[in-house]
Amino acid sequence: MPGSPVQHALYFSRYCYFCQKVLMKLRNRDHRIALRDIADHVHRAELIEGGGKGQVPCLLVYSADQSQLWVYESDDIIKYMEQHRLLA
Ligand SMILES: N[C@@H](CCC(=O)N[C@@H](CS)C(=O)NCC(=O)O)C(=O)O
Repeated sequence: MPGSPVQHALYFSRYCYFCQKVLMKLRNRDHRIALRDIADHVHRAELIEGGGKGQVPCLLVYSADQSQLWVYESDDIIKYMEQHRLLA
């Protein structure tokens, strides 16, 4: 739904192989995952503060009750996206 709040955000670096693995899954697909490059220091700070470490890729999931889930590990992120049908 256009204009609805972000529910998922992927923190990534352009130079990271593991991030490319996840980004390849999103390429040419309809998805509503916000992409947050940690080259932007604001995004990097969010990742470290919220997730606890600066490792990328990391998928942030905003739940309806305002809690946040930070999913690290490229394989776990891909599994999460598939299981929760985030890829159209
Ligand atoms: N096993 C992890 C490896 C991720 C990884 O090694 N990421 C590197 C960049 S390619 C990283 O963020 N290193 C910095 C850190 O761990 O703080 C995955 O599959 O996602």
